[in-house]
Amino acid sequence: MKLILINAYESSPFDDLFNMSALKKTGFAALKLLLSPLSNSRGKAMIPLALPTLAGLTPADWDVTILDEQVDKLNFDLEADLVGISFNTPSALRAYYVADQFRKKGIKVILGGSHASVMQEEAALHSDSVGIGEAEGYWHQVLEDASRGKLKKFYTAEEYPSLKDSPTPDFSAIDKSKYFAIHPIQTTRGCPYNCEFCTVHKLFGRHVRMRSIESIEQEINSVEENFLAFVDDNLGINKIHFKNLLEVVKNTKKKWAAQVNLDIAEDQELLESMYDSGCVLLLVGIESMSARNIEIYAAGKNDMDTMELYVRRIIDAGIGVLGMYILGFDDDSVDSIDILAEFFKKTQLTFPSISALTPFPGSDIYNNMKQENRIVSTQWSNYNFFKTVFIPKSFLAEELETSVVKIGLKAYKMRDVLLRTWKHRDMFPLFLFLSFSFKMGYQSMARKLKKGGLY
Ligand code: B12
Ligand code: SF4
Repeated sequence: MKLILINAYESSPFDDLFNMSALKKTGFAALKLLLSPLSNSRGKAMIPLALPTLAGLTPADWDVTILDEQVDKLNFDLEADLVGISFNTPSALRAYYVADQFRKKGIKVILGGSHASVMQEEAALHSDSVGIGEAEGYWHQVLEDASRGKLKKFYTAEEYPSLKDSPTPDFSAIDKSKYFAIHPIQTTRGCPYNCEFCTVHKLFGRHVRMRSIESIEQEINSVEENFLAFVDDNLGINKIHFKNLLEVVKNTKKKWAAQVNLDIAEDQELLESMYDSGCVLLLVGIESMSARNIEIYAAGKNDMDTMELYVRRIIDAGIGVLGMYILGFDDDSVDSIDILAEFFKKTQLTFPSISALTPFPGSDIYNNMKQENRIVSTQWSNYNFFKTVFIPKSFLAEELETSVVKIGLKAYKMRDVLLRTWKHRDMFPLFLFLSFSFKMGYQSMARKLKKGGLY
């Protein structure tokens, strides 16, 4: 039996922030020579982990092909017994188009991933089946039913699947030369927080489930890449698991990055062990500078002073910080631009990342705004973190978009970039390169806004 797994992907302004190939074209090629293996000339994107995960769950009697629209051009003449398509909200329309093309040829299609899991009926209009939630809970059934020609309309896991015994992802059908030399790995799922603007706790639950340290160790030891990206939503929530993980990574001498909660910086000793184990970059949700916004939308997150202290601590421990900030909450206004610029300066935040509030379907904020008639677009490709898709309280729609770009441009002034990057001398070339990438991304968005709007 033949299975094609596809990552449907529609380009968005987000690409501008990480567009290494644009950077190469503009005369920074020499800088590239200085860089670590992370950004060597191998490809231009990160491997979407859902596809090798599905491949790992697929029995050996299925012949699996993986296609990712970030790096591959699709050929709709391919033959298959089943096509599985993974996608996020901004790529939903593209995914439906791709699904429709295969179905026209009589090929069965199943859709899955974060958008299909919440917009099940919509996804069902373009597919034979919809996978709701984590495939570990139902994928075997899908394949069995597909081989008998008896696919059901919806598949869902009875409960959140345990990750203890789940097979490791299978990357054998992936041409790694098309991607950054980064190995994506997931060690936990779920997040105990319940931020209103996020769907993660809805999709994966608030109880953190963990893979066994043995299987993580096996996976890490089997990959040749010298850089690991932990795609866990909130690595380090379970301290015992985390400390065991640090031991494993330390022994491999690989570098790594992860998304964590800023609270990780409560423990100075832990930060030191993280640095010793090869941690070079942490992605943290700064979310908002407004105490009121935090209280309403991100309960349990830190106040501004604590955030400032924790960001500094991580940076002083030698680890870079990519701080994700969202603009457009009800207590935000154009004044937020200056408050934020001040915060970036004070903390020397390595990579400020600013985006417009995007109420993804399935999140509480989406449901609340829908009730208040504040959602103005359900054109999913607009759900790209830069376009305003709702009626903001203290901004005009265009004002929110220009403010995001203004903050971005302010944050990446050359002098400030050099000052803060110099703090990470061991990662200087790579961090400088990434900062250029961000800078050029915001510049490109500014040009697009001038020409009449973002996509
Ligand atoms: C790592 C990550 C990234 C990385 C890597 C992206 C990549 N190429 O893989 C980066 C930083 C580049 C990134 C970018 C973006 N991301 Co992102 N990302 C994540 C994160 C943290 C983990 C994703 C992951 O690898 N999970 C591990 C795999 C194994 O899990 P999974 O993908 O969910 O797959 C499981 C199930 O969903 C299901 N499944 C998935 N696909 C399919 C398909 C079929 C057929 C079936 C049956 C089942 C199925 O089974 C899988 C196994 O259980 C998630 C948060 C999260 N927990 O989902 C956000 C998340 C997926 N990202 C999100 C978004 C919006 C984006 C962007 C679109 C942002 C933007 N504006 O551009 C971009 C897209 C860029 C891109 N190239 O894809 C949103 C999606 C929300 C939504 N409703 O769509 C999430 C959920 C974050 C959030 N808090 O809202 N992202
Ligand atoms: S935004 Fe981060 S901390 Fe909040 S629920 Fe989502 S994953 Fe958890």
